[in-house]
Amino acid sequence: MNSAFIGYGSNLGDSRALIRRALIELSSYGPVRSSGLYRSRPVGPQDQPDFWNGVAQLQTTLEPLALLDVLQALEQQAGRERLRHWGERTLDLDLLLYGNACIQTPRLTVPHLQLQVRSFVLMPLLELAPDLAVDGTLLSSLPAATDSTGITRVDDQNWWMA
Ligand code: ROI
Repeated sequence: MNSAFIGYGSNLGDSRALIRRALIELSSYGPVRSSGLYRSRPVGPQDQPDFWNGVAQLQTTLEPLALLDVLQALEQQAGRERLRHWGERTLDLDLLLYGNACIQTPRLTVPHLQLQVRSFVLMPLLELAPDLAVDGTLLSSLPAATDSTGITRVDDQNWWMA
């Protein structure tokens, strides 16, 4: 079993329902644990709704590219719409980390490049794995890990269940 961390984000449509359905579908590939649910001000153009963000941990035997296929299928199933660069989206599912794997292929970069600079990713990720390090750097020591500007935790880790 490998431990994968997946960032989720949405600011179009019924975001909570879209994310919930994706997490339930992911559960068919192995045990899922989610962070709490966060509301965050958009990074990018400010004339768009706030995002719903969080991170899920999936224990799975799926290989990274097979998992990426699953994530992209779930995005499509949510009616994935991207209106503009750095703009609104119905559902984003980003493979952030896959065990200790370092992957650089045209389709997939792991660890995810934005991981270390995005508070809306780091805060929920550290909730699940406070001692996580990437390339020898403790994620909790990064500036973005403690900069909660524009980010509010609005629900607990079980928000998507029941
Ligand atoms: N901003 C926030 N707050 N959350 C996101 O998930 C998010 N995703 C994006 C861009 C448009 C860069 N901004 C975001 O892709």
